[in-house]
Amino acid sequence: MSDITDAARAILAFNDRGGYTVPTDALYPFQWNWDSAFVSMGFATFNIDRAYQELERLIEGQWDDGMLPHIVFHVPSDTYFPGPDVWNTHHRHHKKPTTSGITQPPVFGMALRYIYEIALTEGREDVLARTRLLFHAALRSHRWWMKVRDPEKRGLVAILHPWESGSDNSPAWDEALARVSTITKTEICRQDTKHVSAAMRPHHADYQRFIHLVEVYRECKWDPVKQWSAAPFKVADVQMTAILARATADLIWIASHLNLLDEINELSTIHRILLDGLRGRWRNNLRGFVSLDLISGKDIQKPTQAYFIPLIAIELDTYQHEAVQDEIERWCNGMIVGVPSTAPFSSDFESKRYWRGPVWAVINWLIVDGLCKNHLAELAAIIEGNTINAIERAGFREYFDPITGEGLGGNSFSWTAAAYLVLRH
Ligand code: 2M8
Repeated sequence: MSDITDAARAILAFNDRGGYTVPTDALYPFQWNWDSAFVSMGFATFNIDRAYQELERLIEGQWDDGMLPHIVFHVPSDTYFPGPDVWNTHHRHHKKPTTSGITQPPVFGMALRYIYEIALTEGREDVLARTRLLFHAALRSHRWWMKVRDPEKRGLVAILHPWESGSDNSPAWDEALARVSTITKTEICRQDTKHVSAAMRPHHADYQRFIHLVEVYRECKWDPVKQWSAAPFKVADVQMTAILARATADLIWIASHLNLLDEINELSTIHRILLDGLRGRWRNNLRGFVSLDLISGKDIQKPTQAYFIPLIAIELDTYQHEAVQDEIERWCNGMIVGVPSTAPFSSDFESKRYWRGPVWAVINWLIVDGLCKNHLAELAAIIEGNTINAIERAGFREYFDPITGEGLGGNSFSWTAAAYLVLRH
């Protein structure tokens, strides 16, 4: 085992708060939804029991209606804003711990399959009951997505807050977010800029809008039907839909192993619906998949990494195959490390500002996976190699400047460590 693999494992141990992992110390002091799903896969490369535990701690926060919240506040901390009092979700979730009121990409089902497959190769028949329990939690969350976030039956699931996408200040949300008021009743006490330079974080006006949205939904008492009608921001997101579709395929795989016939049928229907929805979002002229602004009714054409995420779920046709390869190569041209989260030729590109340009190891992990699934192994190997090199050069940082390769944002970052372990596995 290399020293760097050791270092990656040490980061997961350092960020362990008792069966769950914080993304990084201080900047993100709670359990985040998709971070933990990625992290559980990292753990699975060397400790199956700890991998299961990560997901088990996450579902402690699952709501009665099936939603898996984006943050689980297991223990109090004053190093992050907004904390539990701003969310005020207590009446939607009667058990402890308290949680935020929105969700995040459902990588959970992908993670469960990944760790279950490793457990099986290790001959761990004892994980069956744990797998079954987590499978049912995932299934309830997929039902929630379909019912609550695609009520108009487009085959695409919607986000009601940019934080749900995980790509918080992506240029993809600019136009839709500009319609949201900057007026808030809550005082905005940002903590993030105490840990990381403001030049690498969202702007103050972004935070005002993020908090305004929280207030709108809080006033709906987090009732999903009321939120859907009141939402001033509503986007059918291709990245979210692709992750949900892929996680659904992974749950079908698990259900087949567990011989759960009704569940296979139900999930297969969901899978078909989502694939149809995704296929309709391809644009030849842009050489990628685009999200849909449900308030303006317009395509979101901004070139972001989301263009390529559907590859994890669908098989491209011959034309798309070539187009995607050319487009990714174009975005990486001249970069020390690709794939940038915003195309470098776009006027919105900022190489150091969070989701507006920097490279994210977990996004590259998804892109590599999607390229392999679509028989573009050569390009996948290049991106995988670049990601590993960037981490080895700059450390386990939150994100990387694609032009210089510099490590940015938080340090000793859990999902970057997990990405390293999985890509190296
Ligand atoms: C970032 O998002 C949080 C809000 O959820 C924040 O900036 O406060 C995003 O990068 C998100 O994708 C990630 O899950 C989270 C924790 O790493 O940080």
